[in-house]
Amino acid sequence: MSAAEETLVVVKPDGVRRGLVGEIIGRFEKKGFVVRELRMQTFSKAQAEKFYSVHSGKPFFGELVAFISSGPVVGAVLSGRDAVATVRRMVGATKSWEAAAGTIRGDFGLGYTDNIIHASDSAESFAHERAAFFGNPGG
Ligand code: 3AN
Repeated sequence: MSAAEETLVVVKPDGVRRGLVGEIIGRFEKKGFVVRELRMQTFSKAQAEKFYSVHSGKPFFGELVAFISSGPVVGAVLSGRDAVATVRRMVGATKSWEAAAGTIRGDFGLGYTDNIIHASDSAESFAHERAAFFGNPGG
């Protein structure tokens, strides 16, 4: 038995613009994940740089920061069994055109930087990204 785990998903500006928030959060709820926190906001450039600090220095960093701060995003903390890995399987491959049918990226897009949704890739990333998105607990 693996204990419930938490992860963060962020519906990116393209997903929000296209009206996919309900569809995406609904998929996770139907799978059995519980929404623990939910917020819409527009990232400042500084907040986007903090959120994506793991990619700082990579050639696509500027593009990534500009895109994620280009409009409102919706973040949700999801709780459930093996959440980090399971949610990433439901999200699909980074290059949306290669993502398998049945995944969120596979079903709804063809983008790369604009690939609809972000999901934490480890417990460490989740802790960092949750703080960057929602602020520190109690803070
Ligand atoms: P994922 O979102 O699948 O975890 P990461 O963490 O490797 O992918 O990359 C973070 C984000 O950076 C991706 N979602 C994608 O939007 C963007 N990205 C990654 N690599 C590139 C690249 N070579 N060119 C443009 N954007 C990229």
